[in-house]
Amino acid sequence: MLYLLLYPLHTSFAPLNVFRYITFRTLLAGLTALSLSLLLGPTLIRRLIRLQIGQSIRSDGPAAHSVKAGTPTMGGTLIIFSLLLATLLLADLHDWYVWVAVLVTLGHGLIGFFDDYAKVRRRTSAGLPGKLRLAGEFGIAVAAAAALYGFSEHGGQLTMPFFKDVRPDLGLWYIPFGALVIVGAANAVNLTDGLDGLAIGPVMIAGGTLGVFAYTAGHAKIAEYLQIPFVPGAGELAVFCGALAAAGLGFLWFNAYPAQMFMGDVGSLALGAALGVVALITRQELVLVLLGGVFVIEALSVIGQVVSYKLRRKRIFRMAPIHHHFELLGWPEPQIIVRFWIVSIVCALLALSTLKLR
Ligand code: 57M
Repeated sequence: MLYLLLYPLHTSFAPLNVFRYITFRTLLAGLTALSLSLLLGPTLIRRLIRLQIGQSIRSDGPAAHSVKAGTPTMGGTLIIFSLLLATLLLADLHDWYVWVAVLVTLGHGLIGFFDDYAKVRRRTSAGLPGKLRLAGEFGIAVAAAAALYGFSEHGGQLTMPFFKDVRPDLGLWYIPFGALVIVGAANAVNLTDGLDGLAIGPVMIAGGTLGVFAYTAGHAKIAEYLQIPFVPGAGELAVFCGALAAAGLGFLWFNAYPAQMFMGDVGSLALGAALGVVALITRQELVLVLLGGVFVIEALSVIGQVVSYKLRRKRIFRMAPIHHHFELLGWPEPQIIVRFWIVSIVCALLALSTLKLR
């Protein structure tokens, strides 16, 4: 909105010309989202405590988690509010990709909100029925993937990391594939969100990196030079990604060990879906597997554990997702968190290397 209001005035006031630049608006969106989340955080925590919106802890979890009972949850509302307000203020709202990203994020946030609300009301760790939740997530994700298939110039084409000439075309199969990317990312972030700051760190790192991919994909000359798909309009998603990383940074202030609040499903589902949809728009769906390596490892640890238990009646890990395994091995919580952040930074560097190594 600010962009649409202020930029046209540059003819009478030249300094406003700076609003033309995506880089400037990304920076400003980041500062806006960071300030909003830092300023509103304490009020939200007080309100959540007053409304008794606290976490119910599962009795079968690592014993160390019992002290976390009652920690205010649904802090994801703070991230979503800061992210969306900064995006709506500073992105070009004529760009339909911005709306796809906003709606997918908001839709998953709403599903997570109802899930959290059900848990808080019943004071248990069981929220909405799993099938209902998944149906809602797939409904939103299929609509987004179908729009991207139908209206984007790249149709059902994928980009292969490290291979510039391999561009498999999935045709109509792109729609279920794209939906799976969004829903998979949402649920993988959700599984990761089990220690203080464990999910938000890699989300910020992946979000910031996707901002670079969005900027390069939306810039004709850079895209041609790097031989990646040119997606006109994708550059505006750099503003969205900058706001996402910065809103996450503000939230981390309160979620850092020992956490004053958790993001809840409202945060984890929305943020994961946001990463998934930006990867689809920028045609970096396969790079997301590398970039979101921590989320992939967490999800695979659960799948491996369940399959192994069903087939062999034996567990691979002491407890899945894998962060619980390290807890039960005796690693202190902050050590697991920081080590997972390190893995996440390495994954981001590997993902960025695919821009040049092809
Ligand atoms: C939620 N998060 C929490 C908080 C957060 C299929 C199965 C593997 C699913 C999985 C599961 O339910 N995962 C999703 C993971 C919970 O956090 C809340 O949930 C939100 C995110 N969705 O924002 O509101 C707990 O996590 C801790 N936490 C922190 N700091 C944070 O910043 O410490 C969260 C955020 C919080 C707090 O303790 O209460 C959760 O429940 O873990 N299930 C599991 O993860 C369970 N694993 C399991 O059953 N493994 C089995 C099989 C099925 C693979 C096995 O290994 O044999 C474990 N979860 C827990 N205890 N809590 C089991 C033990």
